[in-house]
Amino acid sequence: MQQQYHFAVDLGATSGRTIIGAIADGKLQQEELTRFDNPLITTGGHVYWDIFALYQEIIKGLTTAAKRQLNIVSIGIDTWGVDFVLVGEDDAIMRNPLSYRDPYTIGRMEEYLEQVCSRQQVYETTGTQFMNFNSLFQLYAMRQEGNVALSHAKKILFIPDALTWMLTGTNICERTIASTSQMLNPRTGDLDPALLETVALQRNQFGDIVEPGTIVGHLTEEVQHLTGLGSIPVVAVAGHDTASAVAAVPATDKHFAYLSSGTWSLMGIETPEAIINEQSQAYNFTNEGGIEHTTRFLKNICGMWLYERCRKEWGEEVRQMGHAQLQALAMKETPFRSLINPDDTSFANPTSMTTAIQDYCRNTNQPIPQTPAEICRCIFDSLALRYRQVFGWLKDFATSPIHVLHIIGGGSLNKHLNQMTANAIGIPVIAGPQEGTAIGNIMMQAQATGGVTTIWEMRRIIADSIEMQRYEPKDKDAWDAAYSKFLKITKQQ
Ligand code: LFR
Repeated sequence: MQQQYHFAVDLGATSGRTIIGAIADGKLQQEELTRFDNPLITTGGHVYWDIFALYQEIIKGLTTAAKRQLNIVSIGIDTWGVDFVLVGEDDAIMRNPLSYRDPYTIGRMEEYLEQVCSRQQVYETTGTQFMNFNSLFQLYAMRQEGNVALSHAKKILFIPDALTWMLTGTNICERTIASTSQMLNPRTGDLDPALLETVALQRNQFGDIVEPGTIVGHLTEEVQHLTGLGSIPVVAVAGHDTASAVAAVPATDKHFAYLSSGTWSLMGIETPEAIINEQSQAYNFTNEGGIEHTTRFLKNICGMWLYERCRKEWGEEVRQMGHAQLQALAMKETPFRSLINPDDTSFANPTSMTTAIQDYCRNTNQPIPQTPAEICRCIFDSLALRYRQVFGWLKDFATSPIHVLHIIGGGSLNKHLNQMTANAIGIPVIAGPQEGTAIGNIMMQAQATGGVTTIWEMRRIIADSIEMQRYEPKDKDAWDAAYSKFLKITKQQ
């Protein structure tokens, strides 16, 4: 029989890829077909994504698969969270979607929580961590600005759902992506009509909630014609990239925590139910939807964003060095010399990240890191210590002991940071797969088309198919002392 392939579209907030994956003899094989940029577009005082360019890249990837005569049996799309597309009465997209990095929401969340609905009530309803760019606050900010597209929107589609709609004509609201919006009530499993009303929206402007692993439609004739493919099913996978990544954690039992490490570092546990209480609100943990009705109880930590942004500023010479070399240079610097809180608001989207880090160090009376290696060391030390802090809170919520931290995603390639993380949190770290989101996407397609059954079968196949590295904790005393210093410094801010 001809090998069956699943076609995964994996869109991150800086770049995207199309990948094909197949399961044969209990192992997963995958191959990247195309890779492309997903740049932020700044114009007219706003920051947008180009949804048409992303669609076009999907068409290109599908065309490549058709030309190679690959037997594609399903297609699935995962993307970053919170952002959405507005569709008008005439079924056409109205403007490109705004990006969550657009500063238009700054201050709006506080205004909403003061004037429209209390923090307590919003958290009680959604269990979602407060971040000013969550869809709810974006919609509020758009209303306050008098956004004309919003006032004419017939439909609102989160990014993976919008692309699925462009491929199939079917309009859905997949549960994991909806859970990033701060409008989904995890208890009812639906968008909350009262919260929608606060931003003058009706429930019927969104599609019906669909569980990950559902076949939602087939390629339209238009797309078949454009790509040369036939009427292939499109699956609603775990549309939120982090949900796809967590589905791909190669754990063998439930005693694990995860760190999905990319531009963001998402640290959490998988729980059977949402955890919504005073403490989870105080620490600003979120309850996002996972596959098989699990909850991803996690917290966003500013991840490789700091490093990626600095690296861009350092220009050609440093970039040519490659990640491994730059990271090795950083390890030669004095440890814990200058520490920052990676989640300080000054690092959200500064004009210059290196200057923002130096300013932070200056304001907290620390030595000011100058060279790329010194700045990298400061970032990695601080990230590992922030992981320790969040891990400490997380442990208190877990109902069973956590034996291991799985690091997945591109950030898991940073072996120094993996070791430092194990040292900081005091339990073993297992790193890999690097391609967590794409693998989770492929696995959900395999489930929808009958190739695998449960989440644990998926995880066993993944564990059997990839290489993983294990890091044991070391240097306890030095890390305990560094953590005290970190707490002192970050409290000053
Ligand atoms: C990671 C991610 C995070 C979400 C952030 C913004 O790519 O999806 O989970 O909080 O991007 O959407």
